[in-house]
Amino acid sequence: MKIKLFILVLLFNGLLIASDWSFLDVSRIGAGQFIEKNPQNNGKDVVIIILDTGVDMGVPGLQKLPDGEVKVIDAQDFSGEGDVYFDKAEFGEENNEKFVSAPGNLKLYHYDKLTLQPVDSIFYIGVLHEDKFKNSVIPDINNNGKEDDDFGFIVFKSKEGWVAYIDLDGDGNLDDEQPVWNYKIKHQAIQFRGRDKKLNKNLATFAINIFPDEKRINFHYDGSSHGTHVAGIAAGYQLNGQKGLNGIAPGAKIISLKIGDCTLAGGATTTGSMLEAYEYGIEFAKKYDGPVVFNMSFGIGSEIEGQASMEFTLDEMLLENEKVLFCVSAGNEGPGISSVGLPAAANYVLSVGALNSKESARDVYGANIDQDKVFVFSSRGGELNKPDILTPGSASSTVPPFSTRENKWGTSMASPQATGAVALLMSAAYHDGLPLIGALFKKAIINSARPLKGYTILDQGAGVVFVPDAYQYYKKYIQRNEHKDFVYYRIETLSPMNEDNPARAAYWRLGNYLPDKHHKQAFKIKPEFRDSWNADQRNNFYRAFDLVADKSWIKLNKKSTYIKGEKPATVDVYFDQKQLDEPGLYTGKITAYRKEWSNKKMNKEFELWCTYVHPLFANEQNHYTLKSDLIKIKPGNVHRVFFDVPVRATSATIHLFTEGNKYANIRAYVFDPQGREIEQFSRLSSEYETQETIQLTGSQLEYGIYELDLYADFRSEEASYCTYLISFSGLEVSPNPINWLRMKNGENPRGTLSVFNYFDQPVLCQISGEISGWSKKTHVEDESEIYQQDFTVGSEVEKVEFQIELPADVFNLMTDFAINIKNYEGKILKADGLTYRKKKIVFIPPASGDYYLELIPAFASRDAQYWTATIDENYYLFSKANIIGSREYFYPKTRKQTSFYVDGTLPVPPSGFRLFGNVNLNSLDRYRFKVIVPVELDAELR
Ligand SMILES: [Ca+2]
Ligand SMILES: [Ca+2]
Ligand SMILES: [Ca+2]
Repeated sequence: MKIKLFILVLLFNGLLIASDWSFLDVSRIGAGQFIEKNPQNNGKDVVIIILDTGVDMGVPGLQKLPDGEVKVIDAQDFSGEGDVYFDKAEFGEENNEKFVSAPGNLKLYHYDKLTLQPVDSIFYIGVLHEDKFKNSVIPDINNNGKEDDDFGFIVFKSKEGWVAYIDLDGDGNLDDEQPVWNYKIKHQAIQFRGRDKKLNKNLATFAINIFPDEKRINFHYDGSSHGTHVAGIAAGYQLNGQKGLNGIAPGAKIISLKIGDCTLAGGATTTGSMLEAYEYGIEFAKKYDGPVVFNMSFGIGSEIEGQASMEFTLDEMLLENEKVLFCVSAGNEGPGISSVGLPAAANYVLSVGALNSKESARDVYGANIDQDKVFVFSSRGGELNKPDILTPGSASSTVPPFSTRENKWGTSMASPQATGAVALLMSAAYHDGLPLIGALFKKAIINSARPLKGYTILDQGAGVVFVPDAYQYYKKYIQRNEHKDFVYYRIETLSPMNEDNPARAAYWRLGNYLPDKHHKQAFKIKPEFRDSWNADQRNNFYRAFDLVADKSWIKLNKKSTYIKGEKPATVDVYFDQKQLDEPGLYTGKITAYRKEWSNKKMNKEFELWCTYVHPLFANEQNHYTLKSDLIKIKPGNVHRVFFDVPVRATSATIHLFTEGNKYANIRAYVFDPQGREIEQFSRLSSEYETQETIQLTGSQLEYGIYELDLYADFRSEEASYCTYLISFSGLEVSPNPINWLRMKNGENPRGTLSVFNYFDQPVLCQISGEISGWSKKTHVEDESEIYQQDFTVGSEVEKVEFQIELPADVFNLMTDFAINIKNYEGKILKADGLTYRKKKIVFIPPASGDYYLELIPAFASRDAQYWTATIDENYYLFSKANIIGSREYFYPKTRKQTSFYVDGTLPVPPSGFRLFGNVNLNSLDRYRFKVIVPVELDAELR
C-alpha cells in the first residue's frame, strides 16, 4: 500500500508542481513533494535570515508571500558599505523658495511643503554621492549616464517617528518625494531615478535605516547579486513572475542582513559584520514567536581546521539558542580533501556541500551525466567530520535587475537549499505544535539523508537531504522526548596534521604510519550540555551506545560505550594495515547508536570518521618516478592520486598525457599536504593540449603528501582518458638563495653554484635564468581597519607582484581579508582577497605613476584587531638581464661546482630595494624537471 501511494505522489507531482523547473531544482531534496502533501507547511511562519551581500526585495520572486504579504520583512547592513552621515541643516530662502542646506553647496528645496514636519523644527541633512558606488558594479545608480550625481536627503523626527525624505531624482526638490521609513516599518523598497523616465530601468532596490544617535542613515542594497540569488533559492515565490517557479520554502519570510561589502572582491565581510549580524538575528529570534533559520553562503579557507575564532563563536551561539539553526556553505575549495572552509568547520552548524543533480546538469548545462555527482569545487572533509550533507549546488535564481548572471553554481547555492529544507521542517513542526530544536532538525536531516553512491564521507557527509523522511524522523525524536534530553557531542582526537590542536576525525596522511595495535588512536566524546541544564541534570546524565564500524580495517577496542555526567566516553581504534596495502584514499566511520533503541539509521547519535591516505612513494626502486596505467574518468568524476614527496626532493614535475586517439577533457588540480590548492591552471584536452606539465619547486614544494586530482568535465559527452608521470629531482643547490655576484670592471657579473645530486640517476641540465627586477619585503604590524602602502611604478616596469602572507593564527581570527590596488582617484584597479593565509597578486599598471595597495582585514570580533603580515613586492622590468650558464651532468651522490654570468649590466634598483631573479636547472632528459633557485642581491653584496 505504501509503495503504491509513493508512486502516485510522484506522478501527481510531475504533473502539477514545480518539479519540472529543474533550473531551480526543488524535487531532488523532496521539497516539492513535501509541500504538495502539506501545502500549509511551505515555510509559512518561518523567518529565514540571510547573511550575505544584501537582498534586492524589488525583484519578482522576492516581493511577496503566497498569501500576498511582503516577503522581505527587514533589511540591515552590517558591512558599513551603505553608511552616510548627516548633520543639522541650516535654513535659507531664494526667490521666495525655502531650502535647507548643509555646509558645502547642497540645497534641498520645498521642505516646507512636505506633509510631515519635525516635532522640534530640527532638520538633519546629508548627501549620498554617487561617487560612493564607483567601485561597485553599478556606478550609475540612477541610470542617467552620469556617475557623479548627488542625492541629498533630510532626516527628522516627525510625530510618527524618524523619517527621511530623499531626493531620489537628484533635482534638489523634496516635494516630489515620498517619506521613507526604516525598512521594517513599512517595507518600502526605493530606487534612485534619472529625470528621463525611459532610462529608469535595471535599477537596484534600496532600503533605508536611520540611526539618529549616530547621525547615520544606511542604504541597504545588493550590489553583487549573490545575496539576492541565495534568497531566491531558499524562499523565492513565483520567480520571474512564473507560477510554479519557486524556491525551496516559498512561504517563508526573509530578513536580509548584509555582511559583505560589494565594493570589495567577492563582497568581503568587514570587521565584526558577521558577528553583529548573527547577534541581530539572534535578538530577533528571541522576540519572534515562531521558527527562525539562518543561511550564510560565506566563508574562506581553513588554515587550522575547526579552530577559527568565528567558529567558536557560532558554536557558542547555537548552544545558547537552541531553537535556531545555522546553515553554512562548506566552501568551494575542493576537490582536495581537508578543504572545508571557515566558518563551515564550526561543530554545530549544518555544513552544506554541493550536489550536481542529473536533472539540473541536463537542463541548465545541457550535460548528460550517468548519475548525480558531487560538484568538483565542493569542499571536502579530512581532519573534520564535515561536510554534513549535500544539496543541489547550481541554480537559476533571482538577481537584481542590473545583473544578468542568474545562473550560478557553488556551495553558496547549496546552503540555501538546506536552509529552505530546514524552513519546511520548522514550518511543519510549528503547525503541528511540536517543540522547535535546531539540533534535532540537524539530526533529522543528517540521519535521513541518502548517500550518493561512488563518493566517500569526506565528499558528501551523510549524503543528499530528503525532506519528507527528515520530517518523519523529527516527529519520532519529539515523540520519544528527545527535545527534553538531547545533548551536543564534541568529538576530539589527536591529529598529527593539526599540531597541538585536537581534530574531530582520525586523519592519517603521514606516509606509511598509521595507528596500530600498540599505538591506538583515542577518540574522546564529550557531552556538551544545554545552557538551561542545572547541576543535577548534568551529573545524572547517562547514555550508552553501540558502536559499529562500516569498514573491516577499522578495529575497535569495544563494542559499546557510555557517557556518565560530564565524563567523556573514550573509544580506541587502530587500522588493520594488511587491508590498506594498495595506494589510495581509505575512509570509514564508526557509528554510535543509542543502546536502548535498534541500530537503525534513525537512531544514529554520532559518528567517528577515519581516514587513511596511502600515497605512492618515489624511491630508488622506481628511480623517483611514478607512472600510471591508463586512467578512465567518467564525465563529472574526480580521479585522486596521492603522492609522497621523497626526502631531499627539490622539485616535482607532474606530466599529463592524453592517450592516442582517446578523448580527454580534463582539468588537473594539485593540493598541498594541508589541502590548499596550488594555483596552477592545467587543462588536458585531446583536441588542444595533449600534454601538460605542472612544476612544483621552491616554496611550492614541501615534504608531505600531495593530492593530484584529475577531473573530467561533467559537460563532456564521453569519458576522458589520460596517463600521468610524476618525477622528482634531488639536486640540492647552494647557496640558496643566491645572494652574491662577483663584480669586476669590464666583465660580466658572475656567480658560482655548488650542486649535489642526492638521487640515483645522472641528470643533464641546462643552467639559465634572469635578473627580473627589484623587490622589497615589508613586515606589517597593524591595528587599523585599513592598511595602506604606496608604491610607484616607472615606465621600465612591466608588472608588479605582491605576495601577502599572514601567520596561520592571525588568519584564524578573521572572516575575510580584502586586498585592493587603487589609483589616487580612489578607483579600484585590482580587487582580490585571501582564501588562505598566502596569496600572490599580479598588477599590470595601466600607466606609470603612483598607486597604493590596501589591505582590509575583517576580524570576527571587534576586540583584538592586532595583526601581522609580510608583503613582498616584486617589480618585473620589461628588459630583464639574462643569466647564462653551462650544460652540466650531475652524477648520483656527487657534488659539482659550476658558474654562470649575467649577460649585460645589472639594473639599478631604487634605494631600499634589492634585485631579484632566479637561476634554473632545466633537465634535458625525457621527463623534464626544473629546479628554481631564487636570486636576491642586496646593493652592498654585489
Ligand atoms: Ca547617475
Ligand atoms: Ca526630487
Ligand atoms: Ca586543510
